[in-house]
Amino acid sequence: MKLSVFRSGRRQVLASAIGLPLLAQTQGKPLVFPGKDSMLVHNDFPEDLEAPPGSLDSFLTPVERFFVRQHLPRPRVDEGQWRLAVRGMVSRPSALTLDELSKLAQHKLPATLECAGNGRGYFHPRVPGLQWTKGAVSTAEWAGPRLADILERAGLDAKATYASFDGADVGAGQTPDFVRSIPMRKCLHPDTILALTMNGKPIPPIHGFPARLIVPGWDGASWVKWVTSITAVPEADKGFFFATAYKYPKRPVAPGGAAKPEEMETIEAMPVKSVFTRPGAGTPASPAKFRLERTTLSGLAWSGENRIVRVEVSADGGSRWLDATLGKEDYRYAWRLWHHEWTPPGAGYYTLCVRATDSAGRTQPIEAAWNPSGYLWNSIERIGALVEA
Ligand SMILES: Nc1nc2c(c(=O)[nH]1)N[C@H]1C(S)=C(S)[C@@H](COP(=O)(O)O)O[C@H]1N2
Ligand SMILES: [Mo]
Repeated sequence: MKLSVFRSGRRQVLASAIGLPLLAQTQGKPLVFPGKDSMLVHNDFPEDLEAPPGSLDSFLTPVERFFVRQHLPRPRVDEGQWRLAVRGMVSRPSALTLDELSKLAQHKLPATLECAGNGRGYFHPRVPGLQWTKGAVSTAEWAGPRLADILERAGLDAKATYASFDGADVGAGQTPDFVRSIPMRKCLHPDTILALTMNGKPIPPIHGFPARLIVPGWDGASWVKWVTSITAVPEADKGFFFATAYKYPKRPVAPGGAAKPEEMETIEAMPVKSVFTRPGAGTPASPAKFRLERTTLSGLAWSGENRIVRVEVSADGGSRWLDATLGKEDYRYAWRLWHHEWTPPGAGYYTLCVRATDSAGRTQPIEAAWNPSGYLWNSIERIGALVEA
């Protein structure tokens, strides 16, 4: 698909907001981060890139297809100059180098990262913001020191209730600095790490080099990139990106309605969800095409902090459901591959559906609850397919 189709125009807004002529951002520079050229481009400055439908077909996502979301221009981080400040309610405030962090015990885990706004483009009525479809989710193997080790080394005060995380990116124009707070119970969980590597290599600059937070199962906004400071605090950050953004209504609101700030709560763990990767897409107007023969349907299923225990597929719009076969990689915080052999009973139009069930017994709704910021889309996916004899 053409890049221009997906460009939403924010580049222009941001470029003028920070007082730079638009041309200075593009002249002589590739529009998209090297290696990411097959991605759908929602913004090119800063880059907001989505994996095309059907392209997320492996357990670990190669960096070339790993989605990208940043609110502010990506900072340039010099490895030698970079320090991680650990401060606030700690008895031994410190500034750690990358070398010091790599000498701490390293913990490795695969984990799926999903933007809370993944699927926003499907909500009716339309919700403003990036119109992500299904590709703002990816999985990598992350490794680095446990956040608990870093905090305990600094002499964490037991009365701290949150840690606040700031990255090397800074506020620009109307967009404030990106700071997030994480409750101490999640900070101290043994699977919460400050990753130094992604799929076995130093984290690429666009994904948060040299250190990014891994908050397994929680929405992407919690996974702060380019972390420069960790501050143990008695209460959560009051800035826009924690106090206002990434909130979900405590009680359902009518589609198109509103909720007062006190009726909203911070998004934490992500819900259960599944998608097709084969076929990646298909609508009544533009159905996926099949021959009248046995064919493999496949896809992904994940559920925040829970395992996937069941995936079911329907070829008749949800009347009859059949169990799909689950992939061998079965990790608490990572998606699970699934596949299902389908022999269409005859030529014609079919509505393919998939739904997942997790280890907590949760399954997907027919229609995800509409909410004012368009978060947590997890409706049962429906794909139009045309079988030709
Ligand atoms: N410092 C910083 N960290 C950040 C962001 C940001 O704008 N600045 N965006 C967050 C959001 S909203 C998401 S969904 C993930 C995206 O991570 P990725 O670009 O590696 O896919 O990073 C998170 N971490
Ligand atoms: Mo996000």
